[in-house]
Parts: sequence; C-alpha cells; structure tokens
Amino acid sequence: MNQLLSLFPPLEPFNFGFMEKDNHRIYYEQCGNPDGKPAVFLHGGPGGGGSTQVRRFFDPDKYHVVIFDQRGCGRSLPHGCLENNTTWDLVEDIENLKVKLGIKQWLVFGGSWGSTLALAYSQTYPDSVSEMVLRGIFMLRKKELDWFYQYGASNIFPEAWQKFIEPIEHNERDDLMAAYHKIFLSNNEEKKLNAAIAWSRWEGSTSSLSYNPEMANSFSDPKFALAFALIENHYFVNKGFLEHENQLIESGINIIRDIPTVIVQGRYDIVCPISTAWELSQNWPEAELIVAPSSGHTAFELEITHELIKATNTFADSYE
Ligand code: STX
Repeated sequence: MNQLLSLFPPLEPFNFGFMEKDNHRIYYEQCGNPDGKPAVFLHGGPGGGGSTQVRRFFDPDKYHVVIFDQRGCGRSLPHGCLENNTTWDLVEDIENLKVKLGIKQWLVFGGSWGSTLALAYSQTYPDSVSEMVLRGIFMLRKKELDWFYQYGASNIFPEAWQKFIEPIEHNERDDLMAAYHKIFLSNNEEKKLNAAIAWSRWEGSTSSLSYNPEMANSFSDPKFALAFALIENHYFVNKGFLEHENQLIESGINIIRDIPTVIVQGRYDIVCPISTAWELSQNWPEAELIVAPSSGHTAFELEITHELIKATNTFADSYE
C-alpha cells in the first residue's frame, strides 16, 4: 500500500450548543467549513460519546461536520440517563438536529453502534441521507451480543475476559448480560461503578488488533464507564428497540439501496466480527465493502483510518 492517509490536524468547533428534548440536553458541535458538504458523525456504544479526535476524519476545508453526543453520554445531560433513551429517540434527534441547523441532506458517518444507528436513521429518513460511510458493522442481533458478551470473544482475549466476568457470581455467569443488568438496576452504587468499569474495560481491551493499554485505561474512566455500560446494557437487553432482529440488515435494505455507501471492516474485528459486514454486503451488493486486512475494531487502526478518510475525500470531490 502507498502512504496511508491519516487524521486531519486537530481542530476546534466553530459552534457548539445543546438541543433540548424530553428531559435531555443533547450536546452538538459544528466543525470545518460552514459552507462545506454537510456530514454527521454517529458515535458508538451506544453510550460512547463523541471526542475531539473524530472531527479529524473529514477534510475541514471541504466538510461541514456535525458531531453530537447521544442521549445520556459524553457532554449530553443528564449523564447516564436511560429515560426516553431508545434507538428511535436518537433517530429523531438526528433528524431534528439536521432541521435545526438548516441542513437538507448530509453524509452519515458511523462505526460500530454508529453503523446500527446510521441504518436505523437512513431507513427512517432516506431522503435526508446523501451518502454513508460505515465501519465495524454491528446489527445488535442475539448472535453478535452472545459472541461478545457470553462466548466467543472470550476465547481470544482470555485475560481481559477474566476481568469482565469477575464482578459476576459464579452461578450467574450463564447469562452475563442479565447479571450485569441486575447490578446496573440496583442501588448499590459502589458495586454498580465497579461493574460498569469492568464492562467498559472489556470493550476497551478488545477494540484494537493488539492489546492497547491506553485504550483499556481510557475506557476505565469512571464517568465514561458508567454511562457507557448502563446505556449499552439498556439497549442490548431491549434488543435495540427493534421490531425484529433482522430489521436493519434485511427488510430495511430496500429503502436505502441506492444511497452511495462505503463499508469499512477490519478482518480481525473481535467486537463486531466481519461476518456481519459480510451478511450486510450480501444483502446490499450496491454498497462497497472494503476489508482492512490487518485491523481490529477501532476507527483508529491505521488501515481503517486510511479507508475512512479515502471514502470521505472521495465523496467530498463529488460535491458541487
Ligand atoms: N459496542 C460497540 C461499539 O459501538 C458493542 C463501540 N465500541 N467502542 C465504542 O463503540 C466507542 C469507541 C465509541 C467507545
């Protein structure tokens, strides 16, 4: 491969604010060129929040990038709030934000849970979406959740797995999702926080191709971990609030078939194994699937960053 494309230089938003809805205050920011091609960034988790790094996937001269923190996480308030917090609330938030900012259509960029939400949004508001760039495909189906939270990924990262199951009593380990849910609903704040850190650290330990202690540590930050773990677990026990589990990957595809889309997937993604991206692309051959051959899950794997930026650059060049 030639020289890999890497993140654009760090930048500050030209505007930020909060969108008030229900009991939530949703943080958003606008970066890049106000007259550029509109794009919205959907972060993962759910519950992961945005970051200053994700601004850097878009050429700031060419793009008008909107980044927001989904309900209950990142800079949005109240922190960790699960009330009025479903996939369909988030879909409405995206559309409301678009209208509020006077945008007609935008490119939707999302990885992991961001790819789930991108499909839910585009299948609800297809006319709002000009293109999509999706990464590390996650469709929130039982087999995907079982792989990561019960049996599968456990075989590849056994040291991290041991720490993940530690907060759970032996007799409850046959359903870790439910056991964690019970703790998260309890009033034992100390136990809850320790469990949230263990839950979150598991994902931080498995997101890079090779174990990255910095990433594991950043996921262990108590404030981050609490929202991340509570929100993820809430969405997962509720099966993503989908009508049926193949809604996004099968029946919804006809609605978005013609939206130009690039799917970037790490071959060795342990959080969201490539088989899901493959199934998606079998159902949606019009979308371009790019496999990063030596990469794991995160958008910051070098090959994945390269492919994501290549995709945003290509779509920017077709914008007049
Ligand atoms: N969750 C996968 C996901 O969406 C099962 C995800 N993984 N890590 C993240 O999101 C962040 C980097 C946003 C924390």
